[in-house]
Amino acid sequence: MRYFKSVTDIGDLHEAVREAMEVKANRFAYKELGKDKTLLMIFFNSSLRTRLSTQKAAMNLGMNVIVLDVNQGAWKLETERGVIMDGDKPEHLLEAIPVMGCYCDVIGVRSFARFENKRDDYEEKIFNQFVKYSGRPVFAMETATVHPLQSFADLITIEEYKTVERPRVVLTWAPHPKALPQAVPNSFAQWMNATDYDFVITHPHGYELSKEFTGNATIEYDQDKALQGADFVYAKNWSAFEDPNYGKVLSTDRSWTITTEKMALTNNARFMHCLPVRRNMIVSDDVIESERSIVIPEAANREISAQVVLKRILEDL
Ligand code: AN0
Ligand code: CP
Repeated sequence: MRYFKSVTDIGDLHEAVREAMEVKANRFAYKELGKDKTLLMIFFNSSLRTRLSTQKAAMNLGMNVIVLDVNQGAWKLETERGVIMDGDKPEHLLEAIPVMGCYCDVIGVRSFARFENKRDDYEEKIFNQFVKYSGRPVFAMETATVHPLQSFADLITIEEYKTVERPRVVLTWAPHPKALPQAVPNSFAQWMNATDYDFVITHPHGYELSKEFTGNATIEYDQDKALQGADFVYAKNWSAFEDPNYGKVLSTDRSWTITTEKMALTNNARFMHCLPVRRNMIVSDDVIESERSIVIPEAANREISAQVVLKRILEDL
C-alpha cells in the first residue's frame, strides 16, 4: 500500500479484519519489518488517540517515530501558491513537504477541514500536496474530509461485538457547541456502505452529508425511528455540509443527545463514539458509563487499525 485515505485503499474488508485480528493476537510478530524505518507524524490539529495509537503501532513494528506539531515549535506554514509572503508565515508548505520527506520513510498527516473554502477542503488540498511533493507513502490521520484509521477501528470493533451476522448500525448526529468537521461521519458512512450491514444515518434537516460518502445509505430524519432495532448506535456531531451553511452550527438541540431513554428504543445496542466526546451534549454520563458502551475498546482498536495500515505500507516500501 502506498496511500491510505479511502476505504478502497485497504481492499477486501474481510481480509483487512482478518489481518487486524492476527495483528491484535500477536502485535510484535512483525517487529523486524520496520527496523531502521522512520515514521513522521505531522499534526496541524490536536490529537490524543491518533498520536498515541499510531506511535504505538509504529513501535510494535520496530519503527522509529518523529512527531511534528506544526503549530507548536515549527515555522508557521503558508499553504497557498502565489501569496506574497510578507505576513506572519515564514515558510511555504511547498518547501516544507519535500524537506520533511528527506527525514523519513512514511508520513502520516492530520489536517482538518478549515471551513474557509469548501472546495479546498473537499479537494483535499493539504493532504494531496503531501502525496504530490513528499516522495513518500502518505496516510490520513484525519484529513479535511475523512478519518479512515478511525473507521477501520470502528469496523474491527463492530466485528468483535456483533451478535448477529448483519447488525443494524445507526449513525446519529448529536449536538455540540462548536463547528466540527464532517470527516468522521463521512468515513464511517463510506466504510459502513462497503459492508453488508443494515446501515442508517439520522440527523436533523440541514445536516445532510456529501453523497460522495453516504451513497445509498438510508437517511431517516426521525431519530427515535432510526434507533428502533439498532444493534450499534454511533453518535457524532458534524457541522453543515450543504451550501450556503458549509461549516456552520445550525442546531444544538439537546433532544438529539443520546440518553438512557434513547438507548431504550434500540435492540440493547452498543454505544460507540470516536472520542473526544462532550458528555451531556453528545451522550449522557449514564450511557457512556454503561456496560453497553464500547468507546474504550473502540479507542484501543486504533492501535490495531494503524498497525495494519503501517504494516501494509512497510511491506510495499
Ligand atoms: C474532531 C472532529 O470532530 O473531527 C476529531 C475527532 C476525532 N473533534 C474535535 O475537534 C472535538
Ligand atoms: N478519535 C480520534 O482521532 O481522537 P484524537 O483526535 O484524540 O486523535
